[in-house]
Amino acid sequence: MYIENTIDQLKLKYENEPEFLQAVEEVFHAAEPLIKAHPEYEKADLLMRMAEPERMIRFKVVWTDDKGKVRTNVGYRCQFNGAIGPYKGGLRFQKNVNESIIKFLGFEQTFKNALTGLPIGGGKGGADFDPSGKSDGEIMRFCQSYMSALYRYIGPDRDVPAGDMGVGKREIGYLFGQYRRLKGNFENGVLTGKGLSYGGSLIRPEATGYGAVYYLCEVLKHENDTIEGKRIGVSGYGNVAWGIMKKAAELGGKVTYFSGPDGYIHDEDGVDTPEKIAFIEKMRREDPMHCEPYAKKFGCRFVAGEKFWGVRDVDILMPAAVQNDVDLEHAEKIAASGVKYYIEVANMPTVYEALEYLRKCRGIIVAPSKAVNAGGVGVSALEMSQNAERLSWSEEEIDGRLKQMMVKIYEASVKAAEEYGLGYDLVAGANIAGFKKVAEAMMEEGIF
Ligand code: 2IT
Repeated sequence: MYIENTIDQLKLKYENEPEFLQAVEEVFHAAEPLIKAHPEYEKADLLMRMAEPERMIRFKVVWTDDKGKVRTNVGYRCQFNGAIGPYKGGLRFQKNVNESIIKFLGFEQTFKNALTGLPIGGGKGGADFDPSGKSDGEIMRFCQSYMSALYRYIGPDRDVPAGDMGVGKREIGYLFGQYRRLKGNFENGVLTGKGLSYGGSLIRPEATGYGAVYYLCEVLKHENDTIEGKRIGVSGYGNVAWGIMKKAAELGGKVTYFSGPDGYIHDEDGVDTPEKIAFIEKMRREDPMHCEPYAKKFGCRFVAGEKFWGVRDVDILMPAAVQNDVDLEHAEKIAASGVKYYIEVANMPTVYEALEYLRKCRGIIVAPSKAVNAGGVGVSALEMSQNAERLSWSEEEIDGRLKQMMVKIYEASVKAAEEYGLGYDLVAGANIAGFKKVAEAMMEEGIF
């Protein structure tokens, strides 16, 4: 009753924030056995306090385009939960960004960050700015204006943004430059995903995708299986999908399907050569809206305007593009296809009913994104450590720590589900483990 009542109240209060409500519902339901075992949570109004961000900063971002026209966008930074560390999470620059999307991402980030085992709280930000077709000068001026509004709210011990969709190394560079200009101090621990020349970490660009593959390998191990020879369908072809392609190829698997907003590619041979992987990276940088050029370049099949969910010639599916990529109809096709592994990678890639449906299907193992994609922010936390110590670790060191982190996240999830009598349930396990850590800190820090 406590969980349902809280969700009902939130639905009344935030009826215009569907993504946020979906994320809350998913976490609270998945963590139900833990919440039920702790009646003191209700007394402390813990669920409502967890669902309410500590702070939501909204600001205007005014900039001038190359034609001299003044443009006005809206920027956000949601400092969701700081109980276990400074707020940490990416910035998303995308046309459709709104308060609900930023809030859902901040909420998810809180539990994901807890799962990494590192001291980082949850935050997220962004702007309703569409980076496509913008010149380098326009991107720079936008980033400078964005940071002029944001800099007073962030800092290495307060809130540490990073990239997300539409924000990569170039944008982080312009954002950091403006922060430094305004603050005067060289505080490079204020942002992660930086270039290597001013304190960025090796492996950060690859970390989310690499981490996802390390996690996948643990799931396969549990089934007495390996990644060797496996065919993987990955939605998207951004930074995360690219990291998956690289690591899967290195370990003997191959990505045979991937997609973009324009349709999907089927490459039977797999995206497994340095040339193909480099092409994907370049294609994303030059045009994040179209993956068709890959088919032309490498002579494989492109299907316009469709998604590949439900194809029979894959062993593993990894949605790695956007939220709500897989709906109930897709989920039914996936179940009918006989695929055994459904490994979420993007933040909330599965519509709630679709996720519940897949979780109930026999023969499909479902892994939740907040565990699978945690390697990205995990390596961001390692970047913060390196900046604090004013040194940089080697590639082997970071890749080794990343792998260890993913194994620990997987093991903690398995253990948490077993502890609450749920058997092998990676979705419930990850939610319980993440929730537990945040809840403990909030209970110990007092009522506020
Ligand atoms: O969704 C995510 O975890 C990220 N966009 C990365 C956040 C970070 O701080 O590295």
